[in-house]
Amino acid sequence: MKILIIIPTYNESDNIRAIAGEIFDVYGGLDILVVDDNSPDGTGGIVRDMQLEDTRVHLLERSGKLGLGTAYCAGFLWAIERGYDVVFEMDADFSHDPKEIPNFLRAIESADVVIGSRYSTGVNVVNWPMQRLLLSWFANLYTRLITRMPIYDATGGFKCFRTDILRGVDLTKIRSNGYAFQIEMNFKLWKRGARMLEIPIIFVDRRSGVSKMSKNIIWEAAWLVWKLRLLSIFGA
Ligand SMILES: Nc1nc2c(ncn2[C@@H]2O[C@H](COP(=O)(O)OP(=O)(O)OP(=O)(O)O)[C@@H](O)[C@H]2O)c(=O)[nH]1
Ligand SMILES: [Mg+2]
Repeated sequence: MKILIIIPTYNESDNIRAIAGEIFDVYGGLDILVVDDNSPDGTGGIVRDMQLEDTRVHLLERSGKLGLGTAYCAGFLWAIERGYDVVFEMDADFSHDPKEIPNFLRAIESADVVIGSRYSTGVNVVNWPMQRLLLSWFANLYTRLITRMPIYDATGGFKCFRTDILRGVDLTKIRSNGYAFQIEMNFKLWKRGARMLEIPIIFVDRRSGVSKMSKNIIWEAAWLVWKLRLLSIFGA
């Protein structure tokens, strides 16, 4: 099985080298693709140095901050072109524990999409301010009620996909970012009949670097779930 972990980065110079090291320590038999949006802090240059030391590291550089959703879609297409069987979504900031990777790989044996879930077994979030936790939890309740998608953590970003199932989605048409991107991908795959599996993970707030959370991200997602509901009613 050819496995790729996609890590989108924007100003992750504090984290990228360490997270890649931890990933390879947990599971050496995979490649990493960093999709960097010309980070002003020089993340791209660090990854180029890493590539000289390790051929499992790959870099896709984009001209500027074009958003998380299109960064992942570019990464998915890169993986499909190169014949990877399984791809991961993972953040650079240590919110997603590399030690979970073997659990995802076990789960993907009998699924098309594996979602690392913060809410399938209560609340597994560490170090988030209560406000942000409540926002995230209610956002997921809202998403579940409106879209009817049976997923407890539809906005999480630690995920694993079979590339075969991604081939069925027009990845050039996805414009959403942030939470909305995660919801939209889940919804499209669920509607296509993908076998979706949630496994519990513990989510830890970013170790260092700067948060990109914003009001836009919330409004984008709040609107998107209604759009998806309408699309599914009218069968578009
Ligand atoms: N290539 C690219 N990566 C991005 C962009 N926005 C965020 N990222 C990366 O996507 C991952 C998730 O973003 P985060 O900023 O951690 O988002 P979050 O977890 O919701 O919020 P915080 O952890 O509080 O910052 C990180 O690795 C970011 O560096 C973007 O526009 N382009
Ligand atoms: Mg984060």
